[in-house]
Amino acid sequence: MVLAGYGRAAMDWIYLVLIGLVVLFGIAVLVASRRRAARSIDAKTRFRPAPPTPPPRTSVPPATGTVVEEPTAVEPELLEPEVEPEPATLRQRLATMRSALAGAFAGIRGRRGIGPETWDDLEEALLRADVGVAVSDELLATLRQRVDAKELTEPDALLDSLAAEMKARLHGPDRVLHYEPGDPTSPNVWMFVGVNGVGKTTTIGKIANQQREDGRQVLLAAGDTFRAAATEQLSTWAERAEVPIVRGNEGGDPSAVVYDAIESASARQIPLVLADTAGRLHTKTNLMEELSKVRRVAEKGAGRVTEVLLVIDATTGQNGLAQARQFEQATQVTGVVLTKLDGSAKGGIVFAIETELGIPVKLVGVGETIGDLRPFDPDEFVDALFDI
Ligand SMILES: Nc1nc2c(ncn2[C@@H]2O[C@H](COP(=O)(O)OP(=O)(O)OP(=O)(O)O)[C@@H](O)[C@H]2O)c(=O)[nH]1
Ligand SMILES: [Mg+2]
Repeated sequence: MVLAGYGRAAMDWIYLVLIGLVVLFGIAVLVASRRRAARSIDAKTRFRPAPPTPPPRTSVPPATGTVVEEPTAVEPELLEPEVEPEPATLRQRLATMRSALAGAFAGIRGRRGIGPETWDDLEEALLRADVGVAVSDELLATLRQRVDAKELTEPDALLDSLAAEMKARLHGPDRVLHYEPGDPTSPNVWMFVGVNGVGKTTTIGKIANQQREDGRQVLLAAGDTFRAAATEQLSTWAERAEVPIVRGNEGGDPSAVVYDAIESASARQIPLVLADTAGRLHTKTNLMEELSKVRRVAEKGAGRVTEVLLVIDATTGQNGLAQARQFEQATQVTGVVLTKLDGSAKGGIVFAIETELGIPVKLVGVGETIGDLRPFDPDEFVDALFDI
């Protein structure tokens, strides 16, 4: 009996263990099947075809509005190369002129007090920067008076005062590009004139781009019919700036091309025409007369000439003054664009142009690419020269 009792108890244990094993086995099977399922989802994800790679940005015609970039799961680092580098500051672009002045300023600062050498150094620096004899004499005369009156006794204070005088001289003129809103069928015309190779065509490209970015429609007039390459060059800028262009034939009448461009802009209600003209020597009377005619004809039809911009190459220095006088007579110049300031030590021509001719410098070119055009800011300009 006792043995039979033990046997039953043992059997009960065995059943219990067996049930336990079955339950454990069941759990194990469940876990294994879950893992398999997870692995298969994983595998599906891994072998899913990769999303199509977006085409490289460079192949997309910019801003036509036809190509939409799909948002892609690209890591942020991959986007980094598309971030545009900071544009160079005016100070960096004026490195040539600044280094031309650096020696003189260091000499002046290195002395104790203000003596005859100080004045020699200052005069030399101003003339080297092409400020011109007249302006330079006036600037120094004012400073001498203040030194004589013991208002200025230290070299640093003298240079600070010179900078302030230079800024004061450039204050006042209206440097805004004139644009008259109103009748959409009467476009504003901005004409670009100047001697050969100063940067007229390049400046038109830069301005066209700026204006379009500012939301204003622009049309280019290829008024340089002197050589075929000139029209091609302006066409390239039109493509870069994404603006239309009206071109004529090589050797054709530039006035006719500008007239047609204005009519075309008027018909399309494009409010601004930028007119290129052939470079010409200011001393050639017949060429200057041709330019006067372009201006007259530009006003005959639908257009209004609201700017005549004389483009002057800053590396030519004082010769720019003689050019300005002749172009002013032929076309009533309203402003100067001073180009190539980035490679010039002679930016002082700004003072001569404004003081002697009374024409405001409105823009400065500081490089060859489309973004290298700035409004002329006298304070920024003078600060850049003195902060050596
Ligand atoms: N470094 C520098 N180069 C410039 C600047 N502006 C124009 N250039 C260069 O100057 C050269 C002449 O420029 P263009 O725009 O063809 O000059 P242009 O006055 O139209 O010349 P023509 O039509 O022959 O009279 C080109 O190589 C330009 O890249 C500037 O601000 N800085
Ligand atoms: Mg040109």
